[in-house]
Amino acid sequence: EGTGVVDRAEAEDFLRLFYTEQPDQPVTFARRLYQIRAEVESTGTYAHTFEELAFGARVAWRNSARCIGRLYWNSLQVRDLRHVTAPDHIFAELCEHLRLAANGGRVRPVISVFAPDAPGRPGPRVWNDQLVRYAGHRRWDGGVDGDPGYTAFTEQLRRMGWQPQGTAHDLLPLVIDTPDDKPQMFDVPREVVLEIPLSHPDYPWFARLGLRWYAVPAISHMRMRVGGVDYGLAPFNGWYMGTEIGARNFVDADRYDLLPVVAREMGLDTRKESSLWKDRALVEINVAVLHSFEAAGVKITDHHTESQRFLTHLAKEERQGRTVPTDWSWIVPPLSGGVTPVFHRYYDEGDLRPNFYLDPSARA
Ligand code: HEM
Ligand code: NRG
Repeated sequence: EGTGVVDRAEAEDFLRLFYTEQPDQPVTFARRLYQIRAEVESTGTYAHTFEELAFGARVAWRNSARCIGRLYWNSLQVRDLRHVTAPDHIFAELCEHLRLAANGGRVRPVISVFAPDAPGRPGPRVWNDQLVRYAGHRRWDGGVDGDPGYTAFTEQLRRMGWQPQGTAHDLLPLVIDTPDDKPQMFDVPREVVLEIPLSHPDYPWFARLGLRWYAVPAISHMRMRVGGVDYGLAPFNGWYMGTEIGARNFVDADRYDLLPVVAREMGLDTRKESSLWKDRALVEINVAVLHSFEAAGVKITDHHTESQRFLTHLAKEERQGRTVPTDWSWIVPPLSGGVTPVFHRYYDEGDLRPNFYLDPSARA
């Protein structure tokens, strides 16, 4: 792995899966198998047809054991951008991805697939873990303006010459790394980033915290592996589940760490754990997240609805005779876990391909 040379058995397993699930193809299985073998023999790799690529990307999502949102795996919109190789063109297509995905608030699941690794020629990469992230600027008093989870990455980009505005919501530039050029930085234009100001339906002070978040979580540092081929740049998105923002991004001690702030505003007794001030503040932050997205007309889901949907997905897949690899520790939401049905059962484990993988070289 990592050489760009395709493993023949993996290519053949994928092709068999494709023809099993989508038998109506213009070319017979035997003929396509022969083509792929010949191409791998002479070049070390092979090019997927668009149909194979689209199927591969959808099944990579279907096989993502950490994803609770898999019910709609078959409706993923797949953009074939394998011919786009210049950094500025890649950047333009990443912006277009954000625009298409946000869709004015009616967020759509999209994946943009750029050139795969080939023998002796790696494909393009992006250093950022998501297409949209807020910078974190360390202040002299030890505090942070922006996202405290991104101070190290922000400082790295500054050393590379990035000049941020210094606000609490600076968008991190995209660093695009191609085999022909040095890594290049591009500023993401504000108009392709849909953002939501945070407010609470009952607490007017909540809006004064000046919080916001973005609509589209677009993961850009995972490698997509399809039929033995590695696509190092294949950013994908769905929509948010509220707890990702309200129970982790705003709450983790190494992120926005808002529990003490919100508890104080709520007038809770923060001196003793048994007042459950953390739990009460946590719920209200999550109420604010769901309320704000809904008020702004931006697609979001709550953890109760999404847990039920996931069990619907499991049942549907089992009827099709497929197993659903699932990681309990990622699927159970970080708020009210035991109140959701996904908590109360065990799941298939193990790894199916196609799939998405995190590279050890990921930077952010
Ligand atoms: C992880 C929800 C769409 C692939 C997750 C997580 C959630 C989630 C809650 C856990 C994230 C965390 O704890 O940080 C959803 C929802 C979607 C959606 C509500 C709405 C359609 C997608 C799509 C793909 C995808 C379109 C790929 C095509 C993944 C993968 C992970 C993941 C690979 C694991 C990420 C990691 O290891 O860091 N998803 N997802 N999801 N999702 Fe989804
Ligand atoms: N927790 C991360 C996002 C991880 C992926 N979540 C999704 N994916 N919903 C965060 O930014 O909070 N997706 O493709 O929709």
